[in-house]
Amino acid sequence: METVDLHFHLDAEATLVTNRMLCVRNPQAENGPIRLWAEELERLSLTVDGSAPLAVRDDGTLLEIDAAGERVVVEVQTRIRPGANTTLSGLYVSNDGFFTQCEAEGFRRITCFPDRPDVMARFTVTLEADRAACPVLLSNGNLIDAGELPAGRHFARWEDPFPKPSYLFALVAAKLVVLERQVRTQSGREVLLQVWVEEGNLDRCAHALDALVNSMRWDEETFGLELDLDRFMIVAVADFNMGAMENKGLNIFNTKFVLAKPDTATDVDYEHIESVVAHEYFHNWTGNRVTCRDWFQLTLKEGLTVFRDQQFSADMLARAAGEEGAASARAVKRIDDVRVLRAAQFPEDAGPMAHPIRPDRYQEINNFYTATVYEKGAEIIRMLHTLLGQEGFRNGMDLYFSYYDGQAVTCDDFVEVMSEANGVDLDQFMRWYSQAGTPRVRASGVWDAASASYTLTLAQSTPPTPGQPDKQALVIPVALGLIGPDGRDCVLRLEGEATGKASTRVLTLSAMEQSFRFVDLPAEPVPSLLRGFSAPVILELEEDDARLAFRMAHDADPCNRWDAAQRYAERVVLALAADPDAQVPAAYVQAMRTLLNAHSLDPAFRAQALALPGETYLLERMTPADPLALRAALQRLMRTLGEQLAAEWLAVFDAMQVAGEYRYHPRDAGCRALANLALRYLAAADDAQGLARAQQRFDAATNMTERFGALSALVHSTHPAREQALAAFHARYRDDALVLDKWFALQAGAWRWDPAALPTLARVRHLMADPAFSLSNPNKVYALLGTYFRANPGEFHAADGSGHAFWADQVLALNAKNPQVAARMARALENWRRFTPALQHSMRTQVQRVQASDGLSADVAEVLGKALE
Ligand code: HT7
Ligand code: ZN
Repeated sequence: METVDLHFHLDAEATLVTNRMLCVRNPQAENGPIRLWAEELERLSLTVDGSAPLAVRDDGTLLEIDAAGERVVVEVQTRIRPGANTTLSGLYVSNDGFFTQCEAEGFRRITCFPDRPDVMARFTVTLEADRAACPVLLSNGNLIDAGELPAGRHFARWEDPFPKPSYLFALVAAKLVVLERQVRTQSGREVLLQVWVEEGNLDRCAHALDALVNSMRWDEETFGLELDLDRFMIVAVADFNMGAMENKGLNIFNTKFVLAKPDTATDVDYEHIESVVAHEYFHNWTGNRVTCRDWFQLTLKEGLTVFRDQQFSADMLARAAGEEGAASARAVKRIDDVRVLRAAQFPEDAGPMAHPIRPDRYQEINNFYTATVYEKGAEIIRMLHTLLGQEGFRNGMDLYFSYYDGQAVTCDDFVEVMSEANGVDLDQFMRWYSQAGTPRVRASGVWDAASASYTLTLAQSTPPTPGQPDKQALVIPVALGLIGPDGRDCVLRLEGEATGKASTRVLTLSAMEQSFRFVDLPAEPVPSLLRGFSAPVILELEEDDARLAFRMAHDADPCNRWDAAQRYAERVVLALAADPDAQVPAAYVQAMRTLLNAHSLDPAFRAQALALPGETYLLERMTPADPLALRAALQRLMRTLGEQLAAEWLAVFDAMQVAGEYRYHPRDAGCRALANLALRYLAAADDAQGLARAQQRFDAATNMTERFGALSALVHSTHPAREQALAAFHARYRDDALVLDKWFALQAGAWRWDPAALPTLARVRHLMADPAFSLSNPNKVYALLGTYFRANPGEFHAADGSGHAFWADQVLALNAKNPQVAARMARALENWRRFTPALQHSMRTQVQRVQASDGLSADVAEVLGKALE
C-alpha cells in the first residue's frame, strides 16, 4: 500500500468514510486478489481505478478483490455509527467528541483495509465536522489545510510524512483546549508539544507536558533518538479501554494518565502519568519507526518500550533525589516493578493463560496485551541489558535502527542485532521468547572452613505450562553478593581468578545445574542472590528466620533487603493462615521494629520494606489458595504489628510530615507514603491516637495523597467516622470523575475490619446504582468491579459463592457492551483450579454458566475456554 487518502464526514449517527488506496502489487508475493478486512461496516461503494472490480468475494470479515495491473487505486466508501460504538474500538463518541482506537485491529471497523502491521502506507486525512460541536480536528502528522464549509461545518486536512501501519492511525474531533510548549530538539529543530483536554482541565496538564519534555530529552541523551515530527500531540479522553495509545504524532490517552493537580491526584498518579507519557513517547521509535511484522511479535515493541520507560522513571527519580539519594530512588522504582511482576505476571504464568512473551497462537489478539508480553517482556530486555552492559546494549539499539528503520520486523531480528553488535551468541537466550512459565532457581551453598571456600550450586527448572510439558535450560543472569558476619559484602573471587572485588557480580546460569566456587572466605557468608531482581524467576533458597532478619538489616542491595522482608512476612502470614492458633513470632516483630527505626534509610524504601506482600501474590504462594484464611491471617498480622509497634508508628508518622506547598518529588512522596503506611497499621490496631491523626489529616490535608491516605486508614478500621469520611469525600469531589474512581475503588477493595459492616458485595451493588457509575466507562468498571474481583479476594471469594454469581452477571452484561473490558473482568476467575475444593466448585459453576451463554464474544470465549480446558 503506497498511499491512503481518507475522508471523514463526521456524524455520530452516520459517519461517511471514503478511502482511496494506491495499491502496488508486491513483486515477492504470488499473484492473487487484494485482501481487505472489514468488521461491522456498511459498504456503500467499491471501485478499482474508478470502475467496478473484476470480481469481489465477501465473507463478512474478509473482502477479496480481483484486480488486474501492477498499480491500482481502490476506492471504498463505508458508513459507520460511532455514536452506537460501545466497544471503544474503531471510531467512537465520548462526551460528544469523536475518537479512535485502532490497535490492534480497530481500523477495519472504520474502513476496509489490509489491517495488519506489516502493511505500511503514507496517510492523508481530511476531517469534516460541525464546527460548534467539534472545533478541534486532529489527525496524524502535519496540518496542511483547514477551512470553513457550508451549514456550520468545517474541515482540516492532515498529512503524515511517515509510512505507518493502520493500527497507528488516529483522529480526534472534539471541543478541547490545549496546553503547549515549543521546544528545540537536540539537532536544533523547533517542535511543538501539545496536551489537549476538555475545557476546565487545563490546570491539570502541566505535569503531563513536563513529562513529555523530559521524555524527549531522555531519549535524545540515552539513545540518541530525536522526535521526527514538527508537532507531537497528546489528547485525553474519558472513555478508553487501556492506558494510552501511541498513534503517530497523535497519542490518545485515558484521562487518568494525563490529568493531575495536587488536590485531585496522588503521588502515585503523578508517577504513573510520567511513566505512561514516556512509554507512549518512546514508542515513536520502538514501535512506530520500527514496528512489528505481525501481532505475535507484540513484545518486540511492548517489552522494549516498558524497559525504556522503567529506565527513564528510574533516572528521573534518581535525578530528583540527588547524588546521595539516587541509588535508593532507583531501587525503590525497581521494587515497584518487581511487585507488579509478581502480583500480575507470576499468576498469569502459572495459570491457563500462560504463554511465552511471544505467544504462538491466539484467538483474539486483544487478550494478549498481557503482563507477560509487557512486564515479563521488559524483564527479558533487562536481562539483555545486564548481560551486554549499557554500552553493548546501546550499540545493539543503534544497529537495530540502522538496519530496520521504517520496517516491520520480528523479535529474532532484534536479538540478532544485539548479538551482532556485541559478538555474542544469543541463540540459547532466544528460548525466553518461546518458553512460558516462571523458572525456579534452586540455590544451595556449602562453606568449607578448611579451604575457606564457598561453593554455590544453582539449579534451574521451569514448570510445565499448557502445551509445553518439557522445558529447556534458559540463560539466567544471577547477580549476587556474599555478606560477611559483620554485615558487609565480602570480596568475591572465583577459584582461578587473580583478584576479586567487594561488590555485586553477575553469574550466568545456562545449564540445568552449575556450581561456582568462591575462595578467600574465612567465615561463612550469607548469600544474597538475584540482586536487583536480575532475572524473572522464583528463587528457592533455604534461609531460616535469623538469616532473613540478618538480610533485612544488612543486605547492601536494597531490592534484596526488601525481598528478605517480603519472604519473612510471607512465612509468617502463611503460618498464621494454616493455623489460627499460631502466634506472630516476636523475632519478626523485632525485625520490623529495626527497619522502622532505621532512620538513615530513605523513607520511600522503608515504606516498601514495611509493607506486607500483596494479597494476590500471597494467594499464589498458598496451596490450595484459601483467600478467607489468608485475609484473616493478614488482618491478625497487621493488627499485631500495629499494636506492638504503635509507639514507633506514631513517631514515624509525626516525623514524616512534609511542610510547605505540595510538590511531586521522590523525597516528599516517600515521606507521605511512610506516613500513610503508619496510619494503616495504627488503624488496623484501632489505635485511638492513630485514628485521631487520620481524622485530623483527612480534615486538614492539602493534597490528595494525604487526604486519600487518611481516608483509606479510616475505612480500614472500625472507627465510626469512616462512613462520614467517605460521604465528605464524595461531597467534595462529586463532579470529578477521576477522583470518584478512587472513591469507588477504595470501597470495592476495602477489607472488613468491622464484622458488623456491610459485606462488600452489597456495597458494590449499591455503588453500581450511583449516578456516577456506568458500565460503559472502562475506568468506572475497573475501579469498582475490577477492584472487587481482582484486589479483594477475601471478600470476592465469599464462601456462599455470591461474589462468583455476581461476577458472572457482570461479565455477561459487559460482554454485550465492550468485549475487551468484559474479557479482562472474565480473567478474574481463570485460576480457579488453585483454590479450595468448595471455592473451585462455585467458581467453575459460574465460569460454565457464562461459557454456555449465547452471544459470547471471541474475547470472553477465549478466556473462559482456556480456563476450562
Ligand atoms: N500499544 C497500546 C496498546 C493499546 C491497546 C490495545 C488493545 C486495545 C486497546 C488499546 N489501547 C492501547 C498501548 C501501549 O502499550 O502503549
Ligand atoms: Zn506500549
